[in-house]
Amino acid sequence: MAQAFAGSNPAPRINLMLILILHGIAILEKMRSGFIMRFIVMIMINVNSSKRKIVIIGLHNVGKTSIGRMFISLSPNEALDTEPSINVEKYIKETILGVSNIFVTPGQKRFLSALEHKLHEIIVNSDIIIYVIDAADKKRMEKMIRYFQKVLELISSLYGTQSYAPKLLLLAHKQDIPGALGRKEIKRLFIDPYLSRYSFLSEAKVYETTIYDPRVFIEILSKEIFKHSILNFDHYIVKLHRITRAQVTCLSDTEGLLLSSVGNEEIAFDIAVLSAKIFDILIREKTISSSLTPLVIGDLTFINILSNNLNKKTLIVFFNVSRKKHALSLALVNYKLLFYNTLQKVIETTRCIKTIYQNRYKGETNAS
Ligand SMILES: Nc1nc2c(ncn2[C@@H]2O[C@H](COP(=O)(O)OP(=O)(O)OP(=O)(O)O)[C@@H](O)[C@H]2O)c(=O)[nH]1
Ligand SMILES: [Mg+2]
Repeated sequence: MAQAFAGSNPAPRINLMLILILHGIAILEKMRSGFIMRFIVMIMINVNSSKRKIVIIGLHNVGKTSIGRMFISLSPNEALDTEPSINVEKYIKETILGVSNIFVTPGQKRFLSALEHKLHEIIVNSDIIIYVIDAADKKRMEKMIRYFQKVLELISSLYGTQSYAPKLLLLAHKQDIPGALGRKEIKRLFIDPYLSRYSFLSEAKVYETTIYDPRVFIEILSKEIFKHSILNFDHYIVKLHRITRAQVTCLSDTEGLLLSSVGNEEIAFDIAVLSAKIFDILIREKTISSSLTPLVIGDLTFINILSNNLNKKTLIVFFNVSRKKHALSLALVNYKLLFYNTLQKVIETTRCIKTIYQNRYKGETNAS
């Protein structure tokens, strides 16, 4: 493996409670102005899939490495900082729910024939194969289709019609470039002609992606990689939502994955990503903007953001549920209950969530 990236947060546990009150639009607006507010986050818990193997395949320069990096960093700037790959790269996405090992293959012509022999090994036992298409590169579309056919043949030779064949996702990538082909067109070119030969293709899905809109990557992580929940926090999130009369209530992990939400989903995704970014700042930089006023309550970290411009206020609470390095984040947007009553309800809810999590992961958790 040429490169290995660990999960994006070194993220030590939150031991102390800080309540940080952020007045005005400063941080929220700064963040909104960047890309981070555009992430869509959606995840459900799959405790049966704590380790997932994802393989990203495609021709040279289609954006595979950028996509691998995007899954980890959620940051377009970091994701786009790539060189043509010379080997299979491995990226590790660690969430509170488990680990995804993401293998990215090199696409340059000089590696493709060598890779053909290794591809068996790489895709065997994979849970998801992601085939990346540069949807804006019409000149190479034929080549991309031909390489896709090879991938189909390989999957077919490895798995036949077995139901445990890996899930196949096609990314119609570089959607930011004008004229990029959309989902329908990619399906017409890459899937429809081969459906009769490869029955597993009927399960394949096409996502439109661009590095400049990170939400789709989180959507993929959520809907395709960690889906199906047997740990369900919805009851507590719905209850908190009702009591606080918030516009949006959501629970996510500090990697940005949305575990449960009520209210406008777009806002929930944005807030989940915002939470991940704030957590990252808390952990990595330690020093935060002087406009933050720290407050301390118990063993929770609170951040209250008042956004004058948008006339929205957001309360975000970080809390540990285990010894693992990731924490959870509970957020309320435009809650109507008084601030201190809201805090009390939030604290009660975090206790319930901790209990559910700890009951499921006995032994791994910090029985605090
Ligand atoms: N406009 C645009 N450019 C992108 C996007 N994603 C990646 N790129 C650019 O496309 C080029 C190739 O990206 P890589 O991720 O290195 O491509 P790759 O598929 O890994 O290429 P190989 O390693 O050679 O197989 C780089 O210049 C990226 O900055 C995107 O969503 N939009
Ligand atoms: Mg690459």
